[in-house]
Amino acid sequence: LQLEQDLHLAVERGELELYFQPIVQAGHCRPIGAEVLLRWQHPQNGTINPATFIPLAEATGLIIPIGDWVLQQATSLLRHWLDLGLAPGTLAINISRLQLQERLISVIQDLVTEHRIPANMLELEMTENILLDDHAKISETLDQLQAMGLKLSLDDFGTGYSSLSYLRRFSFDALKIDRSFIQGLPQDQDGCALIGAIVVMAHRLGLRVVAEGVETIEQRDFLQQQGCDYLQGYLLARPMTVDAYQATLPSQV
Ligand code: G
Ligand code: G
Ligand code: MN
Ligand code: NA
Repeated sequence: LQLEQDLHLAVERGELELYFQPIVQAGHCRPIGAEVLLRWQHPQNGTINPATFIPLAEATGLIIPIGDWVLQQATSLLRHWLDLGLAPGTLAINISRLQLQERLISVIQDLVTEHRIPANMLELEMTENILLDDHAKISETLDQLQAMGLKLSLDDFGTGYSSLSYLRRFSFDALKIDRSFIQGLPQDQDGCALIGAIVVMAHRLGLRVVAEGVETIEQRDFLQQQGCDYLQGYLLARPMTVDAYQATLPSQV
């Protein structure tokens, strides 16, 4: 309960912070952007990870103002980096099921207009649990976001719903294979078979594939050989502060 009260104040006290984990193109490992990951610098408890406070934010509805804040920060940073002559690539932002409503469209529309950001610099990551809500509504919201130019990716792929029919119904741009499938590679034979099958299926459906949680050279090599498009994980880069991420950005050509 104390944590819940603290979370109420965290946004206005400026205790939330964005971290950035680069996502690289498989093969030449060229960065294409980053996933935005929240951290909470709690005045007493130290750094609190989103695995702890995002569920609390979702249960209390605080995820709406927190999510708005993340989007506002991300878009204003993109403008800042563009003004500095840097090429920031795409920022992939995690969106909770509760955020995926009609209001999200106007929030994002207002932010990209205000900061003059090409909408395709934003990617929204969502998990399969968005499908707990009305499919027709979700489909409409996703279509509108894509029509604005945003990219959409299905996060933690393989851990949620087992039905694949929604891959046809909803037009995602990318699948992010959950790190639990990457962990055992390349020893785990079933794991290897699953990765190969996911990549083939995704490509046939016109989706790009991102592998998460890549920690070893063996995993990287296997994933590249299987045709994964993008890689993310501690082997390539850890989540880093805004200043550290900015220092990695190349100049606009
Ligand atoms: O950074 P870490 O591995 O602790 O993240 C744990 C979980 O928190 C991940 O599933 C990630 O998707 C989620 N998460 C991180 N940042 C955000 C955010 O800004 N919004 C939402 N909704 N979830 C986030
Ligand atoms: O659910 P989501 O994919 O959004 O979660 C991303 C989380 O995964 C981040 O919190 C990040 O800290 C964590 N992460 C990123 N790379 C690695 C990795 O190589 N290994 C492990 N164990 N976790 C990672
Ligand atoms: Mn994610
Ligand atoms: Na994930």
